[in-house]
Amino acid sequence: MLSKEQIDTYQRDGYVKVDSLFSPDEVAALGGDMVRIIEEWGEETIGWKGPWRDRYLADEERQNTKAVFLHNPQHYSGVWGRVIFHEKMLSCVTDLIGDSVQWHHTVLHAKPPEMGTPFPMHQDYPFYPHNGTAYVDCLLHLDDAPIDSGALQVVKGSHEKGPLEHVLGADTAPHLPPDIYHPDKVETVTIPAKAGDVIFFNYLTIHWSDCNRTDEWRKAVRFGYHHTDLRPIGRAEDDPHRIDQDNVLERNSNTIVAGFRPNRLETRQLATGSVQANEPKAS
Ligand SMILES: O=C(O)CCC(=O)C(=O)O
Repeated sequence: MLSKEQIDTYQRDGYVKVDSLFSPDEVAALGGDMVRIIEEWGEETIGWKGPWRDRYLADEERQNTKAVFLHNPQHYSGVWGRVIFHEKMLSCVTDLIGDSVQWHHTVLHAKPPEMGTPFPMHQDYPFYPHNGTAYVDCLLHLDDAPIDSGALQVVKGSHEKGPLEHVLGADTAPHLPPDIYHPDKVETVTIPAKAGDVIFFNYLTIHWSDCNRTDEWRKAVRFGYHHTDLRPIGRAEDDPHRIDQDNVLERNSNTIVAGFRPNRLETRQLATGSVQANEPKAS
């Protein structure tokens, strides 16, 4: 699905945008259900909290931003359940990280009109640390995202730095220290997008986005996928982990969406078919 040039771009820059990966009909179906999910299940907040707000927002704006974040839209809508197997998206994902793919999460980041929240510079790695780099985030745009809607911005090639130390804590979302990593200090590339476009970026790529200052919604949904060989760091696979400062707990989805997850455990007890591993030997 992706050209060699697009794959090279992703490997070199840590991101690649694919235009119109979702058709207008698909966007209409997904967008329609998402509006209903927001209306029936969503909650407006100010967005990520934390000391970074003092450095990214003017005094009068600091506590007045708006956001609707929502994990697991597949809990509410069949269209959002099926989309994790979206053929064209998965074809791009396998081109980027290999043939065996595990879906990790789906999350809505919606910026309402007039002061939709910004996000500070960060990598997604500290939210979901895994033992490898074959982890791709796919940002599907449900609305057009021109520059002043708070389009995604990335630091080209920053995935090569590996995991960076983030400001962590109970009262903040993980973010890079603004003394070093701030849009005033670090050059970033803005990626305006249209509804249906998907930006694929490595979970180590530094990114951020500004306020939505338009009078339209800017809704984007991030899907996280990783190679089946990657395992979470610092916890068992089925342990819930904290995914934001409001202590929302989540488990890995552990759903294989492409290829196969081979058993790498040396302690494997059973196999099916003609092979019986670890069977006691006949004496
Ligand atoms: O949607 C955005 O503008 C940024 C979202 C983000 O930071 C993320 O998906 O990690």
